[in-house]
Amino acid sequence: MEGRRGIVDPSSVPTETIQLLKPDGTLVPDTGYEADLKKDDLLEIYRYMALARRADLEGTNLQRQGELGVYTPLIGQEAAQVGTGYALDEGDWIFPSYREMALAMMRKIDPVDILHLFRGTWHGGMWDPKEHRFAMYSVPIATQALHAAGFAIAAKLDGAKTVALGCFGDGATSEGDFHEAMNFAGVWQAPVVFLCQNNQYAISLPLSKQTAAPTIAVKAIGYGFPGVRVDGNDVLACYVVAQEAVRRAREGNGPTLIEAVTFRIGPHSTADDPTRYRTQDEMDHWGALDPISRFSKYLELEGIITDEFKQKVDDEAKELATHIRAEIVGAGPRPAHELFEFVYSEPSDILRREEWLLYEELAGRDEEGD
Ligand SMILES: Cc1ncc(C[n+]2csc(CCOP(=O)(O)OP(=O)(O)O)c2C)c(N)n1
Repeated sequence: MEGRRGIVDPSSVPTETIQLLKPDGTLVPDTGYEADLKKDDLLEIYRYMALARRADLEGTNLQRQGELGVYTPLIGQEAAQVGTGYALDEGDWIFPSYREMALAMMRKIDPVDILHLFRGTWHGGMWDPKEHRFAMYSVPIATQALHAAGFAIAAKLDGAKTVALGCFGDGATSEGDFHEAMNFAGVWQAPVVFLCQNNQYAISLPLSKQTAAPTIAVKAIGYGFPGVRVDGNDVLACYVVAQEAVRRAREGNGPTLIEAVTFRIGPHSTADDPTRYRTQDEMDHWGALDPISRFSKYLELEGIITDEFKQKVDDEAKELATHIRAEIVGAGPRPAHELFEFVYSEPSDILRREEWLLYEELAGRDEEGD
């Protein structure tokens, strides 16, 4: 078939990933990429990854102890999130799905405010999206790709230099919203970076049943912009790839789709039992590629990290876990009227009536001594 004009052959698509750090923590030679990170940046990246892992563990523990209704762990995906997040400017916006605890923490969102969402204390998480430039968690998959694309188009029309990052998983790429977002972003040359954390499964559905495409990155070509496949467990590779994509977006050269090839070490959510669909061999394979130990080995080999620094981060992580636990365990409901605030800037008549009915009901209960 080779040589026949007009045929695009899936088998010609490159499937290797961009990698800067080998699993043993040594550098890959001649990648053509160099991370412009100073010692303090490298240590900060390590710190974010370690703190996110500890906060995440606390989320899982609290759910197992009945303090949260459900929780969606990110363990294993720290490099994809922290590497990408580190390439953004403070004013750029992030549109997360429901597994972006590390990115949220980089935006100074208290993990407690995310866990309240999983406790059911509050419907969309308890942070101010404008203050943190971090939108609400999104449970309907792929919808946030549209929000990111729409936001980026608006930023472009406003003449702002803001970049939007839309985060989703491999499963989300089968949704219509994903394709609509990619298409519209391409047509408008929108300043958006799409980050697909390909963690191999959409709940129990493996990637091989999700798509027949050779990679997810290649899908970008169909919409007229570049796709990049990166080792999602290599934080330096994730950083340089995201940095290039963010620069392209900011300079007016349109979107990029990043496929960060990684693995979800934990369950899809605490309601899931991954032993039903994953083998121990698979777990062992990916366990050996753990993003934090790989980066830690690199920092040790380069003499960048000391035991003292590691201990300091460890102590901070313990304090964070204690703080999360203290805020979540036994946290009561929020005041009922909050259900009606923040819905519309001008509440509709129906909403006002519903609010009035709720107050009536609550007052009735009080009178009955409930
Ligand atoms: C529109 C929509 N359809 C179905 C679901 C049910 N659902 C929840 S998570 C999930 C799989 C998502 O997998 P992926 O996009 O790979 O993200 P991951 O959970 O692996 O991070 C599905 C189908 C949903 N939340 N939203």
